Amino acid sequence: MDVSETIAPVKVRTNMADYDQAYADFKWQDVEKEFSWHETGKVNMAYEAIDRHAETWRKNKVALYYSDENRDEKYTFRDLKRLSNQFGNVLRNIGIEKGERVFLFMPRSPELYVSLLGILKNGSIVGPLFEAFMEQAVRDRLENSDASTLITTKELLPRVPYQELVHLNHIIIVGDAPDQVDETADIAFYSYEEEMKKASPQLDIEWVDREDGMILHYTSGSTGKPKGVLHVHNAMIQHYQTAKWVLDLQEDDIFWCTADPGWVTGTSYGIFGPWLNGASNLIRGGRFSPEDWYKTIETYGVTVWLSAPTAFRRLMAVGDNVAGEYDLSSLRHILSVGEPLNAEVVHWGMKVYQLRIHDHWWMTETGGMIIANYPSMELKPGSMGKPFPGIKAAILDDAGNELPPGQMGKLCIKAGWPSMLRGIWKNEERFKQYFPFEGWFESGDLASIDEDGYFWFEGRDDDVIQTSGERVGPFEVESKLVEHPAVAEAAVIGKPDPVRGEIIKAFVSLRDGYEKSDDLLEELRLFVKQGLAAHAAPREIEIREFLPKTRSGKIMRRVLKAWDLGLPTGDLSTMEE
Ligand code: 6R9
Repeated sequence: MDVSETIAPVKVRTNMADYDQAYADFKWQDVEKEFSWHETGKVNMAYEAIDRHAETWRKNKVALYYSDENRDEKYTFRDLKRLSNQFGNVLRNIGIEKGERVFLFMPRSPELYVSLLGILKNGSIVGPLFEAFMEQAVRDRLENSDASTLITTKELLPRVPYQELVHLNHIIIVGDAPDQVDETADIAFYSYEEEMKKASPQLDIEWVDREDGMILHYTSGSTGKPKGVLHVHNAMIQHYQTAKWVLDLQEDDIFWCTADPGWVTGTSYGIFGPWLNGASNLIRGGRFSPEDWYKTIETYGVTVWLSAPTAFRRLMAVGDNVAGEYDLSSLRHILSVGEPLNAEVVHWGMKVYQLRIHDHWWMTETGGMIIANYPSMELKPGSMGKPFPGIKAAILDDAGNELPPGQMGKLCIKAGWPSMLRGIWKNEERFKQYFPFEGWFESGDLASIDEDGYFWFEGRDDDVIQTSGERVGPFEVESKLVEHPAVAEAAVIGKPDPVRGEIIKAFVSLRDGYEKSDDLLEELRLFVKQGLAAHAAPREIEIREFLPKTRSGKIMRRVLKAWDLGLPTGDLSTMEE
């Protein structure tokens, strides 16, 4: 990577004129003054994101453009205020209280966004689940969170093992009723549409403390079950200011975040950041297709577009002429997050969109953006940019000492930024592990800083896999694989892939009596796909007689990875014979 190459700003019309100035002057406390709760001390994210605008001249401004294959709808801030009030009342009528976990498991739709806002207005904690999750993934999350209520659809209900979830008491079905439900289970079923009809559009919002729980996002680690990362209403300070300065949202923007709200990008920046700024959000349901995406930009006149490296790489793979068939001239700002954005993709973006693709870095645990390339700043292709004002990020060595420019180490952040995670649900021990050095949060990523203060991503410090922008814990996939009768042991690694960032590769040893065959490999793939999620299914499976293990019995993924890539294996002293 060429750390000296820079690309000057393009089409600049920006909220942050000068980065260095902003970094020097900025105080989070000043952002609080943008909100009325600065005085009352009581707050509600949904009020600040929606109602606040519905009470001003913005009331008739379109807050949400929603479209998919079958629907094409618009909702103003006033519409969303009314609908989310109604949904807040639906929950209240059922008896759902502040702090209860209410989960969403459905495809993107206006009802998903209305429900999410209504849950927050009720003071409950929302848990959005990715629609592609299969039974095990759904079960783990609902079980760990002790969710009392689930909002889902007829199509997805079969993947919810509600009979076995002792804390789950209410299921609200959006759309068509299920053909049949297990009436012996201790669950009350409701129709979203019926309940909404009965619910008043007047709601006494539950005003909460800024440190009260707001959202639980489950994310994968390298060991154990997925972790419930807890964020609080206070995170809005960061969502608001980063959307202003990094997304650079302005009054006339049409903003499109392509991420699903099952992932943190789809809530922090698919919902909160833009609406806190009173911007118009576009949500496009359905799957990725280059034609559909470009058509969406053209039809809605998207001005600011946030997506992921894997999407840009796939757009690059279909060839430049596809982009040329659409009018993309409305675009003025493009952003990328989730994985390293290769310099090559930035160069391609300059050629095809005549715009820079702005890489930025953060993670589920940080709740909001931490390091970014800003529209007015010189951009270095391949770099994640510089820390957001008010944030100190550094590269630390294994003892927690700051490393000088040019050296790779642990990417850490000074604890205390507004949207920092406040806990791991029911796992205090795991939460503490994020802070191994006094006052610092450890991200688990490796990075370096160059002489100009730009941050460069170097890799993960653990075994977490990033495939097509989605974070997959090897342990979850391994656990699923070993559930199959043919599998004795499994180890899963991320293998570098030019399009997907990484692909999932599984090493499997078979139980006695099973033979390797193409049918079996296919069956294993399907087993993970149907049991966990399509994106978690291994693209490659290699059968091995033994897997390398430590003496204490831990499978050594790094050794498999090194063998697989033909790299040195490093220290093998703990490996069993
Ligand atoms: C927002 C989100 C977090 C992990 C993170 C890192 C990787 C995110 C990146 C990046 C290189 C970037 N990551 N942005 N790696 N360059 N610009 O993605 O959250 O799903 O929790 O993933 O993603 O490894 O630690 P999450």
